[in-house]
Amino acid sequence: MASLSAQIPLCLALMMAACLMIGINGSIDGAQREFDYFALSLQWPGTICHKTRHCCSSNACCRGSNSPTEFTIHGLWPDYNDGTWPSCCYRSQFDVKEISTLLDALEKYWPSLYCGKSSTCFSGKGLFWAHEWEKHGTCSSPVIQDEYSYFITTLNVYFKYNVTKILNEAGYVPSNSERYPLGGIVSAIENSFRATPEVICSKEAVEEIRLCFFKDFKPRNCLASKTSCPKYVSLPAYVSMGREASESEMA
Ligand code: U2P
Repeated sequence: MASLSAQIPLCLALMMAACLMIGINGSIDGAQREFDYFALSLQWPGTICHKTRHCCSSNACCRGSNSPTEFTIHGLWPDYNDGTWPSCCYRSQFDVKEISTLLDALEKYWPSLYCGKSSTCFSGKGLFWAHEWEKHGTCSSPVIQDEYSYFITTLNVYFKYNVTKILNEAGYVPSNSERYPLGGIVSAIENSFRATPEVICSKEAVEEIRLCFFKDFKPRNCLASKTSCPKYVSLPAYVSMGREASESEMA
């Protein structure tokens, strides 16, 4: 049996090894710690499509009369209460075959509003959906454990809370001339959703609205952050691109 004096250095060495494995973010094996809550981030095509300068087949802003006129999904994001978030939590290459039954819904409600390919965590550039799954979906464990569940869960939450309808019913309709009080938009969502959303603006135009959820998908307040919006904001209506612009790259 080893003497007590021989066991002390061995214990110290084991403790040091354990400390190295736990790492600075307090997680085992360098993995990122479990998230605190979800944010469903929704984008407003009226604002984003105004910035489109050239068209391509992957950009839903280029669908003319079929372009989206309601908030579409940006992503379901696992977040931390301190305002940071985990990303790219494990290697899982996006496989479109796993979500083949959801493609029609995803094209309609979760389209890309840009032409450029999105960066993925480990495989360079790919579809917008690949980016969202690899960056955020892989960090949604233990609530969401696979690619299909990530997309179907996000669609279901999106369908449950129709932000476009909530705003329209409160009188906040798309317009290229009106300005609305930011507080009114937030209150309209609070009255229906029973929690405070986050609103992101591009200059004065609403670009994103985020709804936040506990891990069981009950609504919770988003973090009170410095808003990027002024007191009065616009909700631009979708304007179809000029024919030359849309035809140039589509061809
Ligand atoms: O806000 C700019 C970009 O930062 C990422 N983001 C933001 C807030 C948050 O809670 N989580 C998060 O990931 C988003 O990056 P993306 O998913 O587009 O790569 C957001 O666009």
